[in-house]
Amino acid sequence: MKSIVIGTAGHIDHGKTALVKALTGIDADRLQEEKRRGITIDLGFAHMELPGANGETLRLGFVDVPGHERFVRNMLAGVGGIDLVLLVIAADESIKPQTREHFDILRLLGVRRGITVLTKSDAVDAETLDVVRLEVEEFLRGTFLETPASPIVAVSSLTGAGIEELKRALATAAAGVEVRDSRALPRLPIDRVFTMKGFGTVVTGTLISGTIRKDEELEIFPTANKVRVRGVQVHGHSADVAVAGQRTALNLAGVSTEELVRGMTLAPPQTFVTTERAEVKLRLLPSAPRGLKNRARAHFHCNTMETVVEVVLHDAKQVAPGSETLARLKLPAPALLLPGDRFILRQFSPVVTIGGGVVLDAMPFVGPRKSKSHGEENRTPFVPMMEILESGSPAAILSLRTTRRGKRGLSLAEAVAETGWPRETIAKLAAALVNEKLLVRFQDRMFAEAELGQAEKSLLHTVSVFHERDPLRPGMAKGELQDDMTRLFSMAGELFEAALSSLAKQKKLEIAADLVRLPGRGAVMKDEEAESKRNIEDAFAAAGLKVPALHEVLAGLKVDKARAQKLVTLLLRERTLVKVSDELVFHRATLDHLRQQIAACKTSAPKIDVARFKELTGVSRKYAIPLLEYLDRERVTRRVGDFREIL
Ligand SMILES: Nc1nc2c(ncn2[C@@H]2O[C@H](COP(=O)(O)OP(=O)(O)OP(=O)(O)O)[C@@H](O)[C@H]2O)c(=O)[nH]1
Ligand SMILES: [Mg+2]
Repeated sequence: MKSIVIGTAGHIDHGKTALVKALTGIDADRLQEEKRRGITIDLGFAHMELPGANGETLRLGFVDVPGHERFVRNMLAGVGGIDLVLLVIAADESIKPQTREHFDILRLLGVRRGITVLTKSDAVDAETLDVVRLEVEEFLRGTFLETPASPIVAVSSLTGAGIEELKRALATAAAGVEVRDSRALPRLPIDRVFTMKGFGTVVTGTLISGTIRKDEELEIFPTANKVRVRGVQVHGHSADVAVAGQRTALNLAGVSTEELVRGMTLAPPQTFVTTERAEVKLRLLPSAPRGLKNRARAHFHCNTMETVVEVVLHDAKQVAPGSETLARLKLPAPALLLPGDRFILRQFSPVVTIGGGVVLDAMPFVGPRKSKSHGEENRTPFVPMMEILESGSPAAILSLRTTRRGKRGLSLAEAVAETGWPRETIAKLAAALVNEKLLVRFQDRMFAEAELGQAEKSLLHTVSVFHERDPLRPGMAKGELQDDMTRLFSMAGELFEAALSSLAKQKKLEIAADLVRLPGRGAVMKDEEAESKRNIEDAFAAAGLKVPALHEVLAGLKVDKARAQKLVTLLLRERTLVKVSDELVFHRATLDHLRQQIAACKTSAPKIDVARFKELTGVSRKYAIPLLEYLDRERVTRRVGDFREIL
């Protein structure tokens, strides 16, 4: 059984609702006000089954839209997910403004199939009908509704004339509609929210992709509420599943009607992320009253959602009517958009449809921090990048989305969120790209192939610089090395680990107990060096504040002067020893004790002078002055005239 959704379109009073009723027996005008005023205000729904061309049953869901120019926004919420359109033109009025506006919208949204219906054929004579038919044929030339590929059928909903012919035309047209992928990730843009007695919260919409099952958990975008599908209805009957191309009603548990509005979307939990900006390709209608300026605001309609966006043009001051351009849309609040989503733009004021387009990238790319030597060589310039995103093969798109992330890479989950493709599809594409040596995959994260080699180089470079700076240390801590890689290159952990183990395998690096070193370098300290280092430390620890002169300590060591100097440098870098002035070096523990001593004085006397300091610590003036200056630098004290304030 094939399910498709059919939308009506056309000027007010041209007989859209009457036509839907003549076909399905259902009056889609459900509001009191609609019945009273005899016009459609909001979307209406109906359904029917029809024997298809090859004997299968077709399930047709109808979305009946209002023709009134003031309700175009409601019309826009309805046409988002349709497979096929009935363009309704009354034979007694022919083409009118909303015939044109609705038709423009259908073309901008990329609707590909439909039937043109001349309604009210009973209200005109045969000659008039022929004239209108010619006019309409002319109007449709060169479009997706061009005859004879798409038929024009004259009907009267009043007498029933032509209705059977229209049903046959519908069956034929429906046969040509491609079945939407029911294995894709589901998305249901909500077009109606209400409470049903005994059921609770119900939402309806056209399921634009995938499958929704009873008892499944879904997430509401953009609010991130989690809900459970308590029940599914398709065409007014309970069902276990709804599939793409069906008008779908869901009874939801875990959410009240106040938390839901038209324009929100239901999708699998923790799969997608909302966005406030999108790279798009947009086209202005030739009939747009004027060009669209850079940074102009416009009404934005996508699926069932509507908002106001700022249109940022790339390299242009304005788009002229009838032309096409790349742009970035800035949304006032996060929304769920995916590549391939079509949208309509309406002028901010006065509100008329001026154009539309397609989302190319709902996660505008912010590249890794600029670095002269790394990361830049893989960047595809903006325009070619957008071209690939618009019309490249899935493999080319995945490759681009991965490559542009540099050493951060792209995880499978991120790839799903960026593309809307199921994880298995991405895993398969990735495997093929890995085979072709375009990508590498480590755990669940993909990288451009070149990144591994570059990461290895960066690791080697950083470790060798480490050895030069610290020849006496046995190796660089793995964590420190990884921190450097994250800071410098936004390198993902997966790439870091892969590069590290690759280098270990090639014997270019040695890894021992969480230390990384170049082979043969950073050798463990010799015994006498270790002993000398301990001797230096001990000498200073024992001296307290009355420290010996450095050269005296060094002279008494077993190792030569150059080595001894290196050991001191090492102790200073470890902060075991602290340089207070050019001449004076203290053990850290001594200085820590001094700080406490000074801090403890504060309660008895908040101020201290040199004499008091000497008395307190027992040191001579030669030591007292540099120590007090050190304490000033460390903000333990502050000099005020001859005194020091204890902070
Ligand atoms: N004579 C005749 N009248 C029709 C026919 N179809 C519709 N009408 C009448 O035209 C009027 C408008 O019909 P609707 O079906 O409400 O028109 P609509 O296109 O749905 O109008 P909106 O939804 O407000 O845009 C009604 O009074 C209908 O009875 C037809 O085939 N023949
Ligand atoms: Mg109507």
